Amino acid sequence: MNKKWWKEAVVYQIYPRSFKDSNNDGIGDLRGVIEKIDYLDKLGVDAVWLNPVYKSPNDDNGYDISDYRDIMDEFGTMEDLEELMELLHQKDMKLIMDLVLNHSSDEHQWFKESKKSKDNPYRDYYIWKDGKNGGPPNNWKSFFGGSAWKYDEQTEQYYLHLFSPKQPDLNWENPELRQEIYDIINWWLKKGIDGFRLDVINLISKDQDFPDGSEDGLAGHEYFANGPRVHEFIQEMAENTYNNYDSMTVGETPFVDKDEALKFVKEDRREFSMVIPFEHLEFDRKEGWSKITNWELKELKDLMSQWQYKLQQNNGWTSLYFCNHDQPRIVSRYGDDGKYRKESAKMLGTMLHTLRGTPFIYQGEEIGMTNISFDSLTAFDDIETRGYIKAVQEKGEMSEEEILEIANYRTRDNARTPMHWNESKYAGFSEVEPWLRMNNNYPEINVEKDLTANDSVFKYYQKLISLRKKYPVFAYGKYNILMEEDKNIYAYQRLGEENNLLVLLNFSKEKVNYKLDSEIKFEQAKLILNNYQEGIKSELQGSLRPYEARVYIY
Ligand code: TEU
Ligand code: CA
Repeated sequence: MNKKWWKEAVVYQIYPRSFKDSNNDGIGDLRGVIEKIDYLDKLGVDAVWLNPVYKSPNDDNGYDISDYRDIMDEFGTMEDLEELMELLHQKDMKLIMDLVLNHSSDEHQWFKESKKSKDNPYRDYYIWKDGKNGGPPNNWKSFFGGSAWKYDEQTEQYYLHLFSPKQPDLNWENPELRQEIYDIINWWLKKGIDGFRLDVINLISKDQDFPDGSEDGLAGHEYFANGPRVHEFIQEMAENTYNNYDSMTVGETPFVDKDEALKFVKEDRREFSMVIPFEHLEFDRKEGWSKITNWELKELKDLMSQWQYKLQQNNGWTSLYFCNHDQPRIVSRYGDDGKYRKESAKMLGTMLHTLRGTPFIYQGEEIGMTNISFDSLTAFDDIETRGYIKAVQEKGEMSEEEILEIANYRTRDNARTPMHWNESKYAGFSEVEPWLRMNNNYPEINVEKDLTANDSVFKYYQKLISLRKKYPVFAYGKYNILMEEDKNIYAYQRLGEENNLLVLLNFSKEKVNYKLDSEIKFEQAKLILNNYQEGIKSELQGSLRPYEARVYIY
């Protein structure tokens, strides 16, 4: 297995709008991030991924870019960004930017031109089509609800927007557009940026026949996800840009299973360093947005194992994550945000840092932040949640209370509430009321508290990260599942050149028994991490306390 810095790294994701507000306007900003570099250094992370900070009308909080070479006013200036990059570099941390290349803002200069007339030189930078039978060109649906096509009266054609109408899809079939994109990427690489997270990058190639899709799931995805020329486009982009640097690239790839994933990350294909998978966070969404599907730990174990084996056998890599700005908080989802909040947050963190891949920590995860609960349907900020609320209201099959409950469970706002730094008003995020409501539990859950308490989630994360640095087996060891059929425990080994790890994770609220294969050389095993204070003996057979996590080295 080839060594790479990004295989050994731990990445910390910052959603700048909610991280730290330096000038007290209620919105987090780049100087706020600069203020917290020492905090990141203390945690021990190696790289920072910033959500989009480019100029944007913020229809989808920065994922609608109107100028790829400039910074959003609320966040600061290009000088602030350069300073942040230099300060991170001084502390040996990398800076990863978020690039949104599947679509731009409708306020981007290209789209303004494109809209003007059918023969405008920029027309073909976007995807314009005539309507069919008095309606849109096909039945493709937007990720945010409704048709993916918007009619434009001036030229009497529709344009494609897989997300909001203010996020028109770029036409990658056009070589001039592709060249513009490569110029942008090279411009940032020259500045010294260490890599990119590429937003929905597997949606860039659309089937040029634009056929109707099946209505099962998001209509049309079989024609726009992992489309006909996707790998050709990515390889062309890579060769013309980031493959000329020692960079890290993370492709965000919805609708990708382990086999599709391998095509993006198999090392000799030179496309991406890793992808962002989705399947491990979709179990509770199998029946759509408005119904929570029950699921079993066994499904998660099987899925993780399939990915782990597939990638390690074929020289591929992945990211490991539970939380980001699109996902509800993991303690409120796969853990317990009540009595066992700390234990379960640590247990889930253990899984992230001990599987084969690069762990990504999302701001607040390292202190075990939880979901929020809004009390009215109008309180949601997230464009996706608002889209789904509207769609289910139109269907008229659910009561307002039922909608509120599911919206609270699913909303991306759960992740976007401001970071809790201390127990002062607005949690030390800002001195004025923040752009999005704070979670009420900040006096209980905050960074200051976690920095002082010995048994905090933060201290545990710190330890996880330092162990990862100490023992190469964390990054390079081979994965091997144990006790495969167990319903409550996820157990596996990582087999390295110098030593091995044994990881035991109890996903239940109960005390449960385990029994390991006698072939494991347990007599020599040393417990290097445990989320309970009182020590335990190393035994092949024993029990795990609620949400207990143990890591042994031998
Ligand atoms: O997300 C893409 C994506 O697949 C999401 O729509 C995801 O399925 C959903 O949010 C899960 O609840 C990326 C960005 O991460 C997201 O913030 C943007 O809104 C989206 O692309 C459009 O750029
Ligand atoms: Ca601010």
